[in-house]
Amino acid sequence: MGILLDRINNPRDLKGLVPRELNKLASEIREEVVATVTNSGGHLASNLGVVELTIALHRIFESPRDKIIWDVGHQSYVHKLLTGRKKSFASLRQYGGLSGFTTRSESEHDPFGAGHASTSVSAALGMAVARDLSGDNYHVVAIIGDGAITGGMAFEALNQAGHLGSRLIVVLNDNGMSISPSVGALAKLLDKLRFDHRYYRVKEESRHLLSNLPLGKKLYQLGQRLESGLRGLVSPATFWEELGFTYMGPIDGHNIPELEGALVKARDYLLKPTFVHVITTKGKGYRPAESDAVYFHGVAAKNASTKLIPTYSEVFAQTMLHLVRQDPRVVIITPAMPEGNYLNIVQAEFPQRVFDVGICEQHAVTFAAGLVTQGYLPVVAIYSTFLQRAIDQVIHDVCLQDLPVVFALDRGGIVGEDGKTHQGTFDISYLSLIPNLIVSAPKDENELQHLLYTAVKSDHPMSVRYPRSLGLGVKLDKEFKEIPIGKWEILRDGDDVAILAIGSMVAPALDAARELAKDGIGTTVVNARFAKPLDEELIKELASQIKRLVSVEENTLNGGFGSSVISLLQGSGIADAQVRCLGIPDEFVEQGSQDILRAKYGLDRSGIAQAVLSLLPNATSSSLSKNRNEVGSALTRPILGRWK
Ligand SMILES: Cc1ncc(C[n+]2csc(CCOP(=O)(O)OP(=O)(O)O)c2C)c(N)n1
Repeated sequence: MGILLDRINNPRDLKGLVPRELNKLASEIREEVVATVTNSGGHLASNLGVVELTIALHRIFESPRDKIIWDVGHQSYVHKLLTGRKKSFASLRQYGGLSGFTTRSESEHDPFGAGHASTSVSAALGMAVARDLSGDNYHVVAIIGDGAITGGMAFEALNQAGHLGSRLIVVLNDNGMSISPSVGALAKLLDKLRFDHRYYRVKEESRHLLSNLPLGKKLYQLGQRLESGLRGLVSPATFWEELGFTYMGPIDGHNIPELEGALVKARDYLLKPTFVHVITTKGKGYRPAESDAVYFHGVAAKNASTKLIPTYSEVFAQTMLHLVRQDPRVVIITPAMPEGNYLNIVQAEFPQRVFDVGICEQHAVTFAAGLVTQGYLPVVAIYSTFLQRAIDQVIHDVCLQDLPVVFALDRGGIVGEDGKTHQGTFDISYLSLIPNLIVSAPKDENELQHLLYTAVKSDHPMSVRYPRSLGLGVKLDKEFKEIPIGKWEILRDGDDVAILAIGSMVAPALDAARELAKDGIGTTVVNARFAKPLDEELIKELASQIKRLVSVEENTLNGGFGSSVISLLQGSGIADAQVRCLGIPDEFVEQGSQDILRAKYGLDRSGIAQAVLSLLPNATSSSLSKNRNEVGSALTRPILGRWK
């Protein structure tokens, strides 16, 4: 760790540094961030871009009394280093370590937790209004990127802030990039402000002119009108001012004195909402990240797997390329994640049929619904965690009208190091609630192709959920085939217990069955590829013949696949079967590697085998008996009657 950074234990320690030292500190911070993130993985380029901005914020404001709120929170590593967390910085994103986002429980300097985009202005406005109601006088600053500001919530908040006129500072960290280049009309507006400094000059000159005139009150007001007219003529900054904000900028985000000058002015002189437009370079100071900010937005941990098997996301994109080629009605929508979904391969060949709508999940879903009404077949490519944003759009705009939108749900299940805000552990539950929607998950990457094809043909809304991981390495069929909706697949026969596994849990269920077979335990393994509709006939048959069922899902147990199976059996009158449900208990899943977390919840070979054994009181397995009673997340209940 650098000499200066070593001396900074809290933001107060920054205040005595002179400009030369501040630049040196910025270099030391960059070194620390690059060294740590290339090891732990994480958001590299975004953090390198805000080093000077973070230093300036902590010198001008008094955190934690003043509230500094980072949107998304993925760019808060520098803030963590300066707010007493540098000793644990090496644990970033590890199991039990520092979060990769802002987290209230981690520090008093994180007044608001985040992970999903576009929330900062709403939270900041809530704090500013609370301050005013209680007669307090601290400052509230929200820092939002030009990507995150495309999210509808940010506009809703700006709209209310301008209306209330509360004292609030919104810093726009404008680097021209979301993960990919920022898209949309707002991005164009910001481009104009960034590259056209004419407005700034004209504004300064007109201010100077006015201040030197021997003005009476009337003439002054006329001058004010003249100034705003002039602005309207030459500057898109008027946009922010019409929203009720005082606009300041553009400011060089790597020049600490310039940043501090603007922040002091916003802090001390303006008693209304202020918009400070700061221009930064994503990846600043680390050449590879500056020249490829898209790749370096999020980097993998050093020990990440480099096997040559394609990921599910890659197989999704390849499948979409074929489907777009085959059918001119198929179009793809991504809310700002073309990279994560590998859609660049489709974009390269069909730029007109892939729509990056910005960080706008709600709009993405209803935009898709509109496309369907005119005969198109939209596939919304979205991470499970981000579809949470758009539940009403899925219910009200898509499913209520039974419009065949396909939801390709990437990162379903445990995602790992991004932690609580990003785990995709709710979608089976929140989607299974909705009438008309078909809810599915493939057992491997080959079945992913077939389910996507089925979804496009299904004539109903349908979701296909797949995990954040490499595929299983199975052969990919050249021809796609339709899978009968609601039909499951028996992969292995056995008389003792039937495991009903969905999606990513099929492979470990098969492993568990093989293990149990060594001890003479016969297990039926079912690929329950549809969580809705369920394969009623098969469930009833297994429940009445085998009588012992284990359901396994990488999803919350609350309202999940297992609970649908139990409800079905409760209504069917098969009273003597037992069902043990494996899944995630009623909690948010922390950060850590997928392997660690799956083992924690018994969602691996050993956990599944133990759940099977728990239904066979007299059975033991030589290899598994050690941990037999430690299945943390399983619920067992007879189908009719009380919880055990
Ligand atoms: C609701 C939501 N959708 C998508 C994402 C994924 N995501 C994380 S950071 C990011 C880009 C943010 O861009 P910007 O706000 O400009 O910050 P930068 O990284 O450029 O500094 C996206 C799309 C998210 N975190 N939340």
